[in-house]
Amino acid sequence: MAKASAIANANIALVKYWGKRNKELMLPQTDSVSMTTEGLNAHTTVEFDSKYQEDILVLNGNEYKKGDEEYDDYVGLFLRVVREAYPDKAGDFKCKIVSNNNFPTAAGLASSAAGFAALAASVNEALKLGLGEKELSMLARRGSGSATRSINSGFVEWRGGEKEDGSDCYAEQLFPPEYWPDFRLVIAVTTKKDKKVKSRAGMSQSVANSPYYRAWKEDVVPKHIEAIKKALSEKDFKALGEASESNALMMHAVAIATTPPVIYWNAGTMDIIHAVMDWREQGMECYFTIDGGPQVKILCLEKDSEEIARRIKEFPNIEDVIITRPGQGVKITKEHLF
Ligand code: 2P0
Repeated sequence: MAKASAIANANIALVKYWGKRNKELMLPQTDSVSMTTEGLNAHTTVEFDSKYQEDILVLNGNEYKKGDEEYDDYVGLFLRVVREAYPDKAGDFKCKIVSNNNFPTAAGLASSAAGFAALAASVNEALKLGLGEKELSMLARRGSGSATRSINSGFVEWRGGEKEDGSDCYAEQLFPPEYWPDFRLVIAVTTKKDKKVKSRAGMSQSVANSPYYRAWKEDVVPKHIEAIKKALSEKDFKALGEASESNALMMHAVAIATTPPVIYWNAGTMDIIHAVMDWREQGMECYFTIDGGPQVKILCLEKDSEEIARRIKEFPNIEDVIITRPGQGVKITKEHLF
């Protein structure tokens, strides 16, 4: 039976991925660094079988097939890559995929990262491809760039590589979750609505015409990668927070300066940005980061996380608050969804 299931956690970038050098192979313009979270996951089951007449995706209870944009641009492309790369294993069989996220989809909580990490691992298991961690991260990348980082646990670096064929482009663990057990991210969910501009389209436009893109690629990211890796190796929370916050602001500056502009922030986002800066001035150790959506993720230590969550809940535009910590990479599970 070619059926398997996997669970993968979302990851939050400390140095962001914003732009591709090869869209087909999903090769990024730069390296990036992230933290795999705990408990913000996608649970996915895939089955390849002759009983299916066509590929079916059921994502959070909604069904998608060939012809639906949501399917064609993501899972459809990914399955084509799998079938082309492993014709002997995938055979002529169609497949059914059921995937559930336990956090808001398409709202800047990197749902595609968890989803494609879980899908790559379940396909690897179901079709017995025999891929190791590195190869799995390369396969997950073909579904969504950021998924390459959700294969690994803890703090992770995605090396963009230089080769045209992408053979030097994959993620590796920098430090396991136990390395920094009191590190926390408090996520302020400012809306659960879908975002208007998907990261894929936004970053493509930024590479094409943001006047700040060259500075982002050549000056900002290399400097922040070095700073973050040094801060992690020294467990220097202040240096880590400062570099992460600066990197997020500069990524959004690049996006905002794109034509047409890519603006992910809403009123709640701004409230929390200012609050974090105020709390820091008052002596609390906290920094923010923001991805391709309006949610604000606050970097802090365990000792302050409950108090930060309590304060965030007092703001009018906040729909939810989630506390997460460094977590596990993708895992195969026997719990099938169908
Ligand atoms: C990141 N983001 O590093 C950055 C920060 C968004 C802002 O990775 O086209 O959904 O599927 O490779 O992975 C979102 O990009 O884009 C992302 P694709 P993806 O987390």
